[in-house]
Amino acid sequence: MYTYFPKMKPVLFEGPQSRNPLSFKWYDAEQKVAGRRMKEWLRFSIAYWHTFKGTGSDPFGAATLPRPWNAGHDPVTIAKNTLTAAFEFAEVLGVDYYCFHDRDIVAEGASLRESNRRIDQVVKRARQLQKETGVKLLWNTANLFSHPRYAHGASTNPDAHVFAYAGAQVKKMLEVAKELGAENYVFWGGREGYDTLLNTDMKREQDHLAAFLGMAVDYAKEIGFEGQFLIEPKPREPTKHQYDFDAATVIGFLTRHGLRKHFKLNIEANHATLAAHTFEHDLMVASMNGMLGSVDANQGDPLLGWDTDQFPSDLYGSTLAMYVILRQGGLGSGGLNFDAKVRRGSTDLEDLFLAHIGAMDTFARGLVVASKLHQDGVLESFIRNRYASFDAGLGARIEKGRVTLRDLEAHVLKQGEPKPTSGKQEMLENILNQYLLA
Ligand code: XUL
Ligand code: CO
Repeated sequence: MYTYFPKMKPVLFEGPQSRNPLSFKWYDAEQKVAGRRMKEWLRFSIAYWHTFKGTGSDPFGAATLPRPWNAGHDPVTIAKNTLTAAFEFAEVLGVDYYCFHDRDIVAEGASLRESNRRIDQVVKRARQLQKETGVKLLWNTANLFSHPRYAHGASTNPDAHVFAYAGAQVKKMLEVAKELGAENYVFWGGREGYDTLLNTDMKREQDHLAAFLGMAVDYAKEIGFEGQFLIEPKPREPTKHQYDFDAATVIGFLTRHGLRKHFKLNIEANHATLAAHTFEHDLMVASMNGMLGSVDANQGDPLLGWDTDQFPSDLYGSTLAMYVILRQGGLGSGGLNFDAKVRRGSTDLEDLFLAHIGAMDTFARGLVVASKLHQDGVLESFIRNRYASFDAGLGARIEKGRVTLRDLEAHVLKQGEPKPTSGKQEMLENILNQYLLA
């Protein structure tokens, strides 16, 4: 019997015909797909901040989602109650992972010392619950954006004292990562960016960000934390120009600062779309560079220009995402973290379960469709043929770096005008629909 969810029983796979809203229609954890169990491909994770700490407040209105575990006054008691709720929630859903920021697991105290003391008490309990339930920490991170001290950034703050505070928080969270066996550690540059060049030395700020990341790499090594470091790109919000704009920008930044080998990327769907990319675009940029480490699985609203963090329900998105993930052989130590919140009008406790069930089904279905597509090689063979002119002759010599502009000119003078070839986009979209609807 669960303390916070007394009416809930473990959610089970009942198949697509089931009319039970509290069942999985597609997610069958043990079902084998492309040689692995679904749960091994998908590695779902619950985002602590939205699911357990989200209040439903927005810039126009107050909290709508009072949760029983958040009631009371003593921050450590609330934090421990939240842990109980979180592990119960994970058990009901059969989710193996969770993720948190330092300030989600327990409220910040009046000083760093006090905050860290609170963290120690709560982490002790988390460790115990992890052991009892088998639920693991996919990643943790430091919240370097909510407190007023970070109004002008954390490691990119013009004040070195604020930089130091951010460093102290990351130091503590790396120790916690080690203590709880986190499989990854995330940096999302919440306010690492700027609003106006009138007051900003952009080069200096970016150099400071690189120095900060370097210190984290060094400290992880020193304490023996071996989880994967991840950077989560986002183009804007809260600042106008975020330094971690998108996958390509982050990869360029890491390469420029000699940090590339220490990091991979955590790609979030709604961040990709804010950067005017598709989800699969940013996944592919990360993947083709060997740097796709983990995913924040959510979706935005095409009519709203901000990070709405909705639970994923778009089968095109999940299919194309899983296609990239399958093709690179999985996410390694990463997973699919639902960085998503129920709408503020979704006020039943049950809605939290329904939202996760839908999201898990969306990705399970995406996995199955992607694996069929991949197995049949439809897109692969089309794409391979599309570039066939580079497999032999002139194209092959271009790829080998053996061709000059003079050679290209000679080729055209001899061969004349190239023949147009169709990209067959509509046909491929039809094929994708055939697989989705099969
Ligand atoms: C914010 C966001 C964060 C990160 C972790 O848009 O996605 O919650 O995932 O700091
Ligand atoms: Co995120």
